[in-house]
Amino acid sequence: MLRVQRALNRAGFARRQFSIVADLTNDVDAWAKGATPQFAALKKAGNTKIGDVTVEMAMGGMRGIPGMLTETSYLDPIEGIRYRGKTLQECNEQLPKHPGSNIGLPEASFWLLLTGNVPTEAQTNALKEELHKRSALPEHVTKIIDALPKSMHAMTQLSIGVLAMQSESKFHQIYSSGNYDKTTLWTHALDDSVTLMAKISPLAARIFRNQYFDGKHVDADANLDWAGNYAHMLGVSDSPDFKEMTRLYLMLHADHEGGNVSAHATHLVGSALSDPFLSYSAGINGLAGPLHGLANQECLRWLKNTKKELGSGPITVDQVSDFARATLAAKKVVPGFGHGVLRATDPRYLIQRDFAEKHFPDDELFQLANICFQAIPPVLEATGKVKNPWPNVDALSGTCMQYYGLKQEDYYTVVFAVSRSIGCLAQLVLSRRMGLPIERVKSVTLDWLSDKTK
Ligand code: FAM
Repeated sequence: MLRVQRALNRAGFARRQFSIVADLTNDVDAWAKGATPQFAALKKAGNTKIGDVTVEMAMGGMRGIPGMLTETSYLDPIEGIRYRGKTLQECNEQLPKHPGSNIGLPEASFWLLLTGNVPTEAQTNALKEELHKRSALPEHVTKIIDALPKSMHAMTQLSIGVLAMQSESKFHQIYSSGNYDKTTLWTHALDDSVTLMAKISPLAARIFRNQYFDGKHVDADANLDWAGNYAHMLGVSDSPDFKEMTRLYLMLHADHEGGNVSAHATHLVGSALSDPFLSYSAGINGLAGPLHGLANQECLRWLKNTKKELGSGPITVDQVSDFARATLAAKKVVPGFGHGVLRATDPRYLIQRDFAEKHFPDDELFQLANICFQAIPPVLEATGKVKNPWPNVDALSGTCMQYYGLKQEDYYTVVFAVSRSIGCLAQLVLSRRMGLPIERVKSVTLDWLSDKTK
């Protein structure tokens, strides 16, 4: 504890003895100290076998290999994700809320993922304030972002912006100075993570307003929480329900274990002691892929296209089934359905569906999404190869956004990336705190595999 305190002092926390980041750092450290005996015992039992690797696993994206340590969340194939043992419903109930809101705050979920503790109202408010304090974008970042062509995909712009913010990295500065203690480097990773979270939402809003509103920006509202303020800066709706939807979206998408592309990319890059800005920029690039985060953009397009093709009258389950079959026949995937690990309907889909039922049951796209829920799983099941025919989170998130006027679907994955910064960065900080080594998977050749099958 003394060593951590000394590092905090060096990092400038002494001047802000009671700063919320120091409080959070202490809470992470307390959790890590509690986990240390278990960690040490597991290291001693290092030769214990925990699984078998088959040729299919080696050739199939390493599916099912228990080969990573991630404490923040655990994904059960049927039940879905739990943040530190809590279901998303429990998180929603237990996490502190913005006045008048019913949604557990995403910034409070950052605290939960990092420490295993639900933060108090006072801690959450102080973290909200700290995020506001750190939210200004460096001038060189705004210059770079404003100079990018509007036609460049918003995810590419976001990745460039996060990378350009690496100039703010204390982790990088301390490491480069050579004057650091390896065991306390993680405190700088945590400090950087708070800075990155603070700046990613104004950066994302700036990209949106540059692309679709001729660079007319909306000033931040310091009275709002992180997600509410992001919704406000997007400037598409004044409705309090749009802020609620954004809080819900950012809380639900925050973390999904360690092996998904964005979390794993962040972890892998961070394992080389690259700082949080370098690491999460890599995670964003992975999230930008159509089989991962881009699926929400693709899904809304698919729904709109289906609606356009099927005309203005009532749409039936049979018509949507035919449309899904045509998509498969064209050798395309049906976006918003299927999952690498889940084997049931994604609980994040169900929570968003409850929200939509409550707030806009008559929306035409929502009604079509409900028809898809009946029509598509049997079509995917009939292929005999799709392991999970049920909807994932992306099947509804775009529908929710468009209802409130966020209709630019090319932008949707950016909202996902703002949210996913929470989980990826929490995982990164804990990896550094636990001193996890550089990741180095053994790759093999076709001949090596063939020899094994003889
Ligand atoms: N539509 C058509 N085919 C599908 C499918 C879908 N929705 N889901 C799976 N398949 C196919 C898959 O392409 C594979 O075919 P081949 O053997 O011909 O390559 C086969 O079924 C077996 O795949 P799987 O084992 O069931 O799934 P994977 O673990 O390989 O892939 C996904 C998982 C998510 C990439 C896949 O289900 C998919 O492409 N879904 C549509 C895109 C999507 O919604 N992605 C978002 C995932 C989301 F949760 C997120 O990351 N945000």
